[in-house]
Amino acid sequence: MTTITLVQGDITRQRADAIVNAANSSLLGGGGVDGAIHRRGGPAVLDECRALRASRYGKGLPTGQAVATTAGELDARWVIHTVGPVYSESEDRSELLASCYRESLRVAGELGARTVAFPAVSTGVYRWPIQDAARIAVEAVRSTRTAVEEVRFVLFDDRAYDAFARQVG
Ligand code: AR6
Repeated sequence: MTTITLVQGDITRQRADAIVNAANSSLLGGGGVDGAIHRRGGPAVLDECRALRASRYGKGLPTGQAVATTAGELDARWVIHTVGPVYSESEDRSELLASCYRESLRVAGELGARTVAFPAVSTGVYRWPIQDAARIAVEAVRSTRTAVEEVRFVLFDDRAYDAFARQVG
């Protein structure tokens, strides 16, 4: 059984086996969580991201997929980078958002991570409405068979925390 826990705060201050990054397909950094993770994780994280671009992901990491690097200076063993979909009103991209959680857990399981901290993927720059994103995230985790023991959602503000709390019950 995987336990879901909720924390309000900065994901870069968490101690966990793996911290998930809401990245973009370039894997080369950005704003939001991505910027914060690279700032606190330091150059080792970017070095591995660059190496992944040069080897497996020449065209970028596709939306909905996940890949791990070192966590550098973060209090974690790995950063798992996933690329959420940009929210669209005309197209249902929920499966891609769910895939971010499932694929991150698959990668975490392969690494042997027991605790994994997730941000609310796609709910910042990518504009996904928080209540809907929370429902998709919690359903995706609950329906994934994994050896990960704790999934911790780390929510930046009250609204995001409340949205996840409503889903977890
Ligand atoms: N800890 C926890 N949550 C955070 C933190 C933090 N330090 N900082 C922001 N959030 P976003 P996205 C929340 O924009 O929507 C980047 O430029 C934030 O309030 O980080 O998936 C990437 O390079 C929001 O609820 O990610 C991509 O280009 C959530 O984290 C693009 O943004 C996600 O917001 C990805 O956009």
